[in-house]
Amino acid sequence: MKTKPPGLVVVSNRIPVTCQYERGKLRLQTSSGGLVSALEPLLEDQGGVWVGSPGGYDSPEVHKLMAGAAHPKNHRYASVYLSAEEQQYFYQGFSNEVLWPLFHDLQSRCNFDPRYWRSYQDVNRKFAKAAENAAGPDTLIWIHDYHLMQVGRTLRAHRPEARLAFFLHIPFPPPDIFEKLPWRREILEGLLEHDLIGLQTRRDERNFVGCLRSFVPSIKIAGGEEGHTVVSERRQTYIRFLPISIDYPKFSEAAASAPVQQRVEEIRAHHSGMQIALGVDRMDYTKGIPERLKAFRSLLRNYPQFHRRVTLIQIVVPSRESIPHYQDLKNEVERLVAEINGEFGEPEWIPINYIHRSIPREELIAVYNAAEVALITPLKDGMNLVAKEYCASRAQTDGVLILSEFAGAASELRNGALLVNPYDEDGVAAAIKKALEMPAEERHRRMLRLQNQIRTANILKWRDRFFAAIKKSPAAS
Ligand code: ADQ
Repeated sequence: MKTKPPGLVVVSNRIPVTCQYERGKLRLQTSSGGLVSALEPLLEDQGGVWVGSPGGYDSPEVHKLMAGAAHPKNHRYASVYLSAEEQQYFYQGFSNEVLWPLFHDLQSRCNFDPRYWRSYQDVNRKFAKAAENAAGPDTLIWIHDYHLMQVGRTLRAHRPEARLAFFLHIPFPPPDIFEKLPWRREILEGLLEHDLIGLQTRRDERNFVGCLRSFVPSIKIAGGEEGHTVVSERRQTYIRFLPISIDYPKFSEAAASAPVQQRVEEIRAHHSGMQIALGVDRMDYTKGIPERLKAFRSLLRNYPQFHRRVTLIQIVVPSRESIPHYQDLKNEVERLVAEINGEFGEPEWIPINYIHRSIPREELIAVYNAAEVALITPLKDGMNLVAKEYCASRAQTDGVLILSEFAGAASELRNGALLVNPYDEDGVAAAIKKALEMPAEERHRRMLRLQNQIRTANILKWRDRFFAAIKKSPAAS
């Protein structure tokens, strides 16, 4: 019997399960990261097929493990298997040594190796084929993020009438940075094969439209406040900023639950007499972890009254460990933690409590709940879900969010957060001081504002706005 085609096919580089070696044995683990955190509740609710790579290399062992993998209740995974060379050139290379640094304004970290580009196109064709196999004629195919910006090109060539949408989770750079990319025109034209392109912030929309104007002169662009419509030779594309969010009740309800509250008390008892500042990040140079540690060192240098009175809990989830820049970063972070603890630590006080691993969701929520201050200071970030998760987990409507003005989240959360420039060590130190000394009434007022904002603009709202934008796209009319 033929099964009914799904209404939705989501395509992303990774699915939420990862094949990984653990003590010499290949096992399935859950993957973490912003994209998975955002899409999982959506697919749970909506159903469909999730196309992506389960990690590991294309081998009989990985196929066997995936064949036996349990699928979620309401949707199923369709795996795309990548060879070792594809992982190296497409994933580590083009995706993470070209697009990732360039789109985060860090061009000096780019390596524009032409072999990377060829592999990127080949692998994007592979993903397109898997998506095509999973979709029926009326299925909405929703492609995610910078790894897959050429998938739409192949899909469109094979299925001119397909319904195609794209969402970029990372920032879109301005024209004077994007122009460094040798394949800038191919990337833009590939994106224009979609009916809808969603971006995180108004600034990203403006940058993207600016790049189209500069590098694809043959198109016509109309619009403004309510998004832009681009008319190219073959089609029309609607472009709209749609800030991503979190499953608010999942965090707020877990935060109020008895086991989490019990854990909060244990963490607080361990730090009795002290305030807790918290950083939670993937190990990535865009997250500004060394800069934050230096700002914390400035706090301890400039304001000795906080010695023995504050601890920074810095949780870092390992990420992209096979890329040399990431290994250097880990070494730098660990050196700084050791130096600062060595300079200021005392027998009964360790200034920085450093945790380098993924931790379970409930434990993360307990730590969010125990920390009086969250330090979210990326050098550049598409959105940053940790900022929103922290606020949603503050069961007592208290706590101060210190947020980089270069995180996408700053545009929605500027009214409640203390905004900082992450490059300004002394400025961040002064903001931490302000947060630690903030009167209870102001903390409450600010947190209430943040919670109201995030509760209203939650992940389901994001989904609804996305689907409403698809209806508005020219192809749907
Ligand atoms: P990321 O760069 O991965 O996401 P972010 O949005 O902060 O960044 O999401 C990180 C996720 O990982 C959060 O859900 C967090 O709870 C989880 N996490 C972090 N550290 C963890 C740890 N030690 N243990 C367990 N879980 C941990 C990309 C973009 C972002 C964008 C998202 C979604 O770079 O800008 O917000 O996609 O669009």
